[in-house]
Amino acid sequence: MSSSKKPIPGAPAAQPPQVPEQTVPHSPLPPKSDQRGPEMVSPTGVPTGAPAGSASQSGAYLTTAQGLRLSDTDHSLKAGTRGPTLLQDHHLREKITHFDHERIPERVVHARGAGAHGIFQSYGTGTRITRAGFLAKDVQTPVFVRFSTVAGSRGSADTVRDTRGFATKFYTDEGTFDLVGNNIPVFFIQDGIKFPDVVHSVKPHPDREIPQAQSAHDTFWDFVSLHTEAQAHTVWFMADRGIPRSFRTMEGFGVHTFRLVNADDQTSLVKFHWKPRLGVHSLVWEEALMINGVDPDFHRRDLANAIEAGAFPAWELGVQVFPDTDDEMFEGIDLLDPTKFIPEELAPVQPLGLMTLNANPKNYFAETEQVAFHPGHLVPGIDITNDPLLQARMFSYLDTQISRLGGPNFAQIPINRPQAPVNDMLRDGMHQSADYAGVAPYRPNSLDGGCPFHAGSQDGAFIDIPQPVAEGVKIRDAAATFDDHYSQATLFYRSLSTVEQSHVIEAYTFELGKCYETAIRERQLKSLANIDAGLCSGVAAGLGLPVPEPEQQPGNPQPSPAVSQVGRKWPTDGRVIGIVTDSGTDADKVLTARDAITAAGMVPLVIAPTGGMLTDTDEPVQRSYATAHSTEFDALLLATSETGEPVDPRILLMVTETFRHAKAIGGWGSAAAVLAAGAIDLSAAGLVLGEPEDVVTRVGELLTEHRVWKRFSA
Ligand code: HDD
Repeated sequence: MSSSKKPIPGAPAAQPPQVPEQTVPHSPLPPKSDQRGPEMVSPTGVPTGAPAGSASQSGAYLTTAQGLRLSDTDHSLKAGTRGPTLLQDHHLREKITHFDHERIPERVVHARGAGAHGIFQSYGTGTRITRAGFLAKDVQTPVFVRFSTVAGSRGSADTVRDTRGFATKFYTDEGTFDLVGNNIPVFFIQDGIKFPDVVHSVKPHPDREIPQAQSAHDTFWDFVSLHTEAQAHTVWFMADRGIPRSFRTMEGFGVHTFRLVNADDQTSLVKFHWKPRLGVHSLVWEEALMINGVDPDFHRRDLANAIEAGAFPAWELGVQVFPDTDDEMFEGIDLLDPTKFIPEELAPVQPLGLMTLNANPKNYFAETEQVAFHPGHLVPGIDITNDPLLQARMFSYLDTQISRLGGPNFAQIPINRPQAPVNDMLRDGMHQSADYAGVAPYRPNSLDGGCPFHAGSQDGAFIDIPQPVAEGVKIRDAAATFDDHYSQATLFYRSLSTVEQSHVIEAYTFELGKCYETAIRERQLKSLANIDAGLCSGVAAGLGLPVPEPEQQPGNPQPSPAVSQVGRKWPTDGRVIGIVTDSGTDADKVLTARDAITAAGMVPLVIAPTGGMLTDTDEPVQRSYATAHSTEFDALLLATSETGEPVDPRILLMVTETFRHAKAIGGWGSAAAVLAAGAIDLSAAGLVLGEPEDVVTRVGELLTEHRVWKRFSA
């Protein structure tokens, strides 16, 4: 068989490659410092159990999965250059077979996510209430966090209206602890047996499989309006928390009440909270819609970019602590009902430690996709309660990994490997990769010298807290305290600022407006009447439907200012400020502003008519008018010049959107004229004209409040 290629008649002559392929073998690139896997990041020095030499890329040459070096992976083995492919081509078959099986089932919920590695540093304040070793003073524990949306599939957009998952894996010396929470402190349902129902209702309609990653459709509102315990959660994600600005600006909640036990065997009930150092901030709805088109990976990109730039996001872990009373109630609120939260004004959040995310995954699939969380991954000192939602979760998570990760040995996948020693007597099964020694994976035994041994509490064993079991009969029912479905929805809504309330009204109006069935809209309006008369009439007006009478009059709960996102000031690290330039821009002023933004820990993005260099400088621009979009910035600076020409429509679009989304705008040069061309009143709130350094300082101050809130009411 000849290896020389004959020209094909009529085909264009082959062009030589422009960039010659690297031919000198060299070792694979070492991981970047921010791309180390958990097996390499153990600040406590605890060995992770990753077998030596388990790296999948070793050696410089391309090989088969068996390590056979290959000379050609560009052509299949054929009977002549134009002949049929031969069945004996083992390399072709291995390559294609592996490819055919590259996808695994996506998570049934929370399929779309982004992850990061980090460190949890404990303050030691937790020892009062728990014996958990990772909460003792000054302990550092490696963590992996995965943030997610709930409803959409793996390729769906990031900024849809939805609850967000916030799942944290603590690789502690006593075993792995998973805190599998959300960014909303209450849940849709009270009993895990309803989970398939609520999920089926929010997923795309089974006939046409639309809409993707949306709750704005009939089946969801059909369920929520009939199963009214879902109202308490729904009002939270109709509010701004349903469209976070960034994963870095989300609170996290363990939702359920957990039972902790300290070294003296004293128990308490707690709810876990994550408080973001940057504050809780959201997008506005129009921004969220635009981003879904312009940058569907917005949250994923934001997290990875921030970590790569060294702007490590951080959250403080805290607990609300309640006495472990027989009735498991606090201030009249049932601690076992996951649709209820305890206002922080009644039980302040007590800090336990700080989590900092400081490394991006080096491989999305290996880490973020294969990570397997489970609320049943507990450590000594932390136990569960009888919350019926949590009880069902104890079953569901283990079960789902078996089909998702192909068998019961998913704990051996590097991202899931505990960093505590493992000696589990579990054997065999699909994808078993452990090399077990000994002959007696059973207890008691004499053949392996009795090993493994039972541990006592003094050896750090997990001891189930002896809890009296409620007296009564076997029954499919809920406690009477679970019957109240509205008081906390009212409490939440009334705790919001006026502008946040208007966003809630707009969200319900949009969502219900997308339902086809009038009966469903009317039924949901009845629920809104039970929550708040103003909310109900606002939505009814938008829908063009009559305002129904409430079935029960809303109560008058004490508001909880802590749930509002407006009215406080926050650090501005990592906030993005766009600087719009044109061909006549004063480059010195732009560079002064850019340096001042960087010095303040924020991120400048210089926008110019085209890519390349900023006018008369060798400073690169980051965005052109074609690639820049207002949704990428938290504030905008106008550094344009008086050209005598009409303002470029792309600048006008950016400016008017930025203004409409209540973001600060600063500028000099022709800034006032550009604003006027956008029909923006120069006396409006949040406009800052002046010299660059001063403008950057004042815009930075406006950013501490996230948005120019006054503009919404203007
Ligand atoms: Fe769940 C995934 C959070 C109730 C069943 N859940 C999952 C994830 C988060 C949550 C953050 C994604 C984890 C990851 O990133 O891999 N789930 C919650 C919260 C709940 C909750 C805060 C209530 C307070 N979940 C819940 C119930 C059930 C499930 C009641 C079933 C009875 N959840 C699952 C699941 C998932 C899951 C089907 C899908 C993928 C997975 O577990 O690993 O088992």
